[in-house]
Amino acid sequence: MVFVTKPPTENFSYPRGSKVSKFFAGIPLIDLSKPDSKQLIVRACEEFGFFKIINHGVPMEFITRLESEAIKFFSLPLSEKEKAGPPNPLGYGNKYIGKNGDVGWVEYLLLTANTESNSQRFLSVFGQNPEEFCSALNDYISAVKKMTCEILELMAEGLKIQPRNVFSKLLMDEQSDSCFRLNHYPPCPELQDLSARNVIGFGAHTDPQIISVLRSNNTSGLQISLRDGNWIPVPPDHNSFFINVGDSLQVLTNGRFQSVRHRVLANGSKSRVSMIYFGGPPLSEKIAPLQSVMKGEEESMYKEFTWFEYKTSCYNTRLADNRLGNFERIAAS
Ligand code: GA4
Repeated sequence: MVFVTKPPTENFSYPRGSKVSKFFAGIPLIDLSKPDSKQLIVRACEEFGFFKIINHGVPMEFITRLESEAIKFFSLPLSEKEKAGPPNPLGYGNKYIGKNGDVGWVEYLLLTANTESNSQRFLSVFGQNPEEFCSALNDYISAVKKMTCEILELMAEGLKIQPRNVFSKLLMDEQSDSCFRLNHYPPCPELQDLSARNVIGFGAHTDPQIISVLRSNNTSGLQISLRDGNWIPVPPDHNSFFINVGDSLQVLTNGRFQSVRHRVLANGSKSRVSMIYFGGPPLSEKIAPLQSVMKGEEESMYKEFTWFEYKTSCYNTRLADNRLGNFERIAAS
């Protein structure tokens, strides 16, 4: 069953010219403790590429501990934070996203999800004591990765494909190229002027990886795009996780699941802090539709590529670009 989430309780405004869908029933809500979750996950991935997870099993303590470490970090003077940067692509970044001219009302820390490798970066920021930050990060990433693999296994079961770890093994691989992002969207003073336009915190894009798992504090701003191009505000919920289908999962399922376009608008009065785990495959992994997903004479919609090739090509694009476009096969007529 797909539940309708409560309507947003905060005021949202939209960039000029964008429509809000009238016929949208709500963000699909998946209760991981319920036996029907696998079918609901598949339906949500087909319809939206996006859903919300409750009863996720990630200890609240890990979430609040990492959030407070993130707030501590973002509260440091700029000169201190910059010791963890510039983002190349990992590291601390401010306003500039990627290397091709995208900007947003945001500062962030981009890290590898391989938890051992991060402590070096923080030695310079937190002096000789990066342990608290790193241990909060490790506990959070390990628990979220476990939940993500459970969700990927439910997806395989819901799709009736075997083995059930076809997707999750890509994240479990020691060489998995997964990353992690802490975003801070400070309140934007310009927005207090009621006649002001909206300010983009993070521009519209899809995520290149297999799956992304987002948790934010209770500040609004995230929006997803429906298939008809309408933007839907996602009511924040600090107790839940939001799952995005990434481009690589779209390819693995030959387009049956579609990656979700999303963006974040800045808030006039409240800070938004989000943490996102991006589950990616090993760099050498071939990303192609799984034979078990294809029906009958169905042909692959994509040219063959490795995650390294796709990732390299993505990092040369701008946020809003249609990154999979270069890898689509033109169907023979
Ligand atoms: C979007 C998903 C992840 O946040 C990210 C982003 C990356 C970055 O911030 O450096 C990219 C963006 C993301 C896709 C296109 C390129 C690369 C910024 C950008 C303009 C870390 C990722 O893997 O791809």
